[in-house]
Amino acid sequence: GATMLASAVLGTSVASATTVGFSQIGSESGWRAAETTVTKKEAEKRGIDLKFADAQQKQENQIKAIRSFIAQGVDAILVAPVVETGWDSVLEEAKDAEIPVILLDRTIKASDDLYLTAVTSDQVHEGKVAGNWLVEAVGDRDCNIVELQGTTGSSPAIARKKGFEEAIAGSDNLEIIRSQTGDFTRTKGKEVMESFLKSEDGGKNICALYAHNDDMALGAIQAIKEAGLKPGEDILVVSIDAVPDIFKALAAGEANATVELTPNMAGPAFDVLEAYLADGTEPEKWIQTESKLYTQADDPMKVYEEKKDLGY
Ligand code: GZL
Repeated sequence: GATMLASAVLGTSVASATTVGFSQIGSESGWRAAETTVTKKEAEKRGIDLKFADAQQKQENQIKAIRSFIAQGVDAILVAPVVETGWDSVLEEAKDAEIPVILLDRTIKASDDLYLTAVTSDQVHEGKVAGNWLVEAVGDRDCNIVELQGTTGSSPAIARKKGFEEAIAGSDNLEIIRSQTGDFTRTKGKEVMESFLKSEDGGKNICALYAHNDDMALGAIQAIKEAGLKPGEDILVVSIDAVPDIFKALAAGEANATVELTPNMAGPAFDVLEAYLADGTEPEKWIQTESKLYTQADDPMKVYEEKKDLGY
């Protein structure tokens, strides 16, 4: 057509932009919102045409989005898989269409020839870091723990529970007395914490909260205050993500520790994707992102300032 003619005349090559479909879980947490912001920025930096689909935390919407990307003939697909199971058939379809798939921030239970790589933190390690912090913080004092789990069936919820339990296994003065999903949201985290407080003598019987993400912890902090208790003192609070608002809580003494999760999973993903599309270079099956513990001693308001404009 005209473009080809023009390029023939101009002698320039018409490099069609790489098109990538991104099946995002939703925006259930500040961290997830930041991941979306960063992914769009990383695509723009690389001249990648990103097709974005928000699944409102429903797996069937993610599967529909992936099928639509396959039908559009995208060059690659990013997926943040809401739960670990149920992906085999749609990923087989992507494989048959020779469209590489990269998993972001969560893993799946499927043969690893169904995806190019997974960019995630070590989620068992995150739970261990959180548990080890609490073991140190309480010493030999008896400590009843309540746990707000992430989305049921998601790899972070399963792994963060496992890691935390391993960390406290050697301390018989620490016990998880209640554990329930708050689905990674502030609203649900607050609701479930209210029920924990009611069931445990108004919270007098609770020494600590372990939340699989900061958003649930922030909702729980609200509930603890409304119950007339001091979060961070009467009930210790440890969680994961290191979103800006948890640093405000740390600075106010209302939270005690968080384990950082980078929202930039897309940068490493696009880097290996470009190499793969260029010459078939196969990346490792797991690209691990770092985990760092922050406490009240880490100048939380300085960290808040550094993070507050990153799109959370
Ligand atoms: C973990 C990621 C989790 C975040 C939550 O890698 O999947 O999902 O910790 C988000 O904030 O809901």
